[in-house]
Amino acid sequence: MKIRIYSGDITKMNVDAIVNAANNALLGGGGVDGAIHRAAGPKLLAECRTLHGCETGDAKITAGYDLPAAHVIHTVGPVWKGGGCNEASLLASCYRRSLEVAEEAGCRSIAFPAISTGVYGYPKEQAATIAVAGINRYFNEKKDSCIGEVYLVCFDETTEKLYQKLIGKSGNQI
Ligand code: AR6
Repeated sequence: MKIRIYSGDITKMNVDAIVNAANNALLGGGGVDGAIHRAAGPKLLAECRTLHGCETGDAKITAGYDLPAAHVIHTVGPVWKGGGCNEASLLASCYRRSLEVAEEAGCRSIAFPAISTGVYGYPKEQAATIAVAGINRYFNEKKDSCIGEVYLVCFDETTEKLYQKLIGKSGNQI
């Protein structure tokens, strides 16, 4: 498995699955959630209505509709409340559950936004560390994974620099 850093808009990515940083209702919102719904079109919201929400730390899959990506994996990150409310394990769970759901759907490539680091206020450095550690742990435990490429998508320079520091400019290989 190769981890790569991608700077730009996740809705343009031609991968098997993009991950949405959604909320518990799964009925759209701002940030990356809004961008994904706008780019995928109204059929995405119609399918999301059939899912009846999602717990924080869990993930659910839909089709990608008008997106280049075949699937959207909707996960719900924790709202940052200072760090004493189980935020770290909930955020790690978002990465693990998204990879499990992608695996079940036979995805070979997946792209993650920096979950919880926008509206939900998670400190970017701690979130980046959890993202990289969580992905590495998943693939160390699942050597026969069908997922060959994981993209960490950055939408700001701070996040890009953090990922570069954690995994190197050219990405890393497990
Ligand atoms: N492509 C890639 N990354 C993006 C894009 C994009 N088009 N747009 C924003 N980001 P956020 P959260 C980055 O706020 O913190 C929504 O209203 C952004 O810069 O989208 O998990 C939901 O409905 C940041 O680094 O998600 C929830 O209510 C990252 O995506 C709530 O926000 C996540 O920022 C979820 O908050």
